[in-house]
Amino acid sequence: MLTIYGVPLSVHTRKTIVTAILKKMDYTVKPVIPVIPDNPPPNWASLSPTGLIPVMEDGDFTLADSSAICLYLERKQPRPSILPSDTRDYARALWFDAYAGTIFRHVVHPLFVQTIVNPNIRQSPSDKSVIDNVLDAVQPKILAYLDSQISGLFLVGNALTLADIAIVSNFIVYQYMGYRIDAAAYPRLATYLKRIAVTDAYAKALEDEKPFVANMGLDRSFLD
Ligand SMILES: N[C@@H](CCC(=O)N[C@@H](CS)C(=O)NCC(=O)O)C(=O)O
Repeated sequence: MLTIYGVPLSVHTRKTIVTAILKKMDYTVKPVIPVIPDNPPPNWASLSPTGLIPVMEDGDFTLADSSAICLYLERKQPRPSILPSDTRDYARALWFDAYAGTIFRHVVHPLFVQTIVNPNIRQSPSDKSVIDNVLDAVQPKILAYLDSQISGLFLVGNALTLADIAIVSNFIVYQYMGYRIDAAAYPRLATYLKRIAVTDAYAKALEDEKPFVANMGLDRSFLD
């Protein structure tokens, strides 16, 4: 049985959970919220050298970083694979996993800090100028790029891969915060996000995180 330290709500923790579900691997989630002081367990510094979630424990083996964890699960349980066999598709899946980190850093994380962490955890006001800058200046280029990359059911190849798992996880949190993709401006991206969210593994992960979402008063209406 794998142990995943993190919260299902987190973009990166969800990547590992969706991968474990897809591969039908048994796992349990131990909730850790690094932004809440004293929340992580006493041995957190050794479990997570960065202090970030997720961390995975498999027997006496521990591993931090969502991509490393997903690739470990891929080796441990190769089917179904989260990496395409075609060489170029394989490389593009890794590219989109890396690009998902850019989306997180420049769009989802700043919005999360301003709309969730500051008002609810740090008890400090949101900075509207940060939010406006993300929405008006930063995100259009990212959304247009992603829209331009979607031509089939999945981002790469013809099955759910690490690319979809990583990119969509960002937009789940984005939408939980109440933001929506403008389907008129980004029609392929809007349809794609809906499609991936209802694939079996994603739907199960999102169902399992329902209690966290309700508890935090987040907006789940995009899944209705
Ligand atoms: N590259 C890391 C990034 C992990 C990451 O940024 N995790 C966020 C949650 S999604 C976190 O732990 N944030 C807490 C903090 O910033 O203190 C990974 O893929 O696991």
